[in-house]
Amino acid sequence: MKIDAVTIFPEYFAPLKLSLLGKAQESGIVEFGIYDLRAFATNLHNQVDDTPYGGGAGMVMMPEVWGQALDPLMSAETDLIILTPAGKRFDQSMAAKFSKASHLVFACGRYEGIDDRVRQYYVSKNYRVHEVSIGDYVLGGGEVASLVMIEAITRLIPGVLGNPESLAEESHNEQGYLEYPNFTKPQNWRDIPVPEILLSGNHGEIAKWRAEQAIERAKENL
Ligand code: J9T
Repeated sequence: MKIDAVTIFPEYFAPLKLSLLGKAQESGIVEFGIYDLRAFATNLHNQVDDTPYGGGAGMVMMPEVWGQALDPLMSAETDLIILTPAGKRFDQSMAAKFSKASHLVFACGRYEGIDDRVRQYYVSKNYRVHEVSIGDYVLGGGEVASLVMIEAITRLIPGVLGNPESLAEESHNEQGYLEYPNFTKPQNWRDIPVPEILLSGNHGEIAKWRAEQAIERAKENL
């Protein structure tokens, strides 16, 4: 999979060389391209934003520079992802869909966002364009949101995780995570023992206990 990101802060993407993502890149499963938006500015001061038509607070990123940056990246293979708190909520099922894509382009807006004509233009040219939010809060820009998505998506690509069973195991819920509490060594830590049942070797009873714990936890975190 090819993953590109366009940003005014390419340094935000330094963590891509670490851990799972770094290994995925080394093994050729994913290839990252990070593009500095400012390199595509055509005006005198490499300005990328301006005041909003209609007034209001903040600055809006100008369409011309975004068009210059995105045009050479876009193809029929591309899913363009625009990060915005007003987008569709990112979740595990969206991650699973994007993990089957061949080319993702992350457009990281700063300030109050990107001139909406950028989205309109690529939609009108029949490209696949997705406005995505990672949750109900505002960030300084789309960079960290892109990293969140990239990590969630790439770990679902076959060959990226060491142990592919951990993806399929039934003890994971639809969101893809363990719902019950986990314990490892030592058996007793600061006078807190590991629940007896987990030491029993009785897999049926352990599965039952974990299911109960999952329900308890779901109630607590409502
Ligand atoms: C500027 O971008 C954001 O603030 C953003 C992007 C994606 N998801 C969010 N929840 C916020």
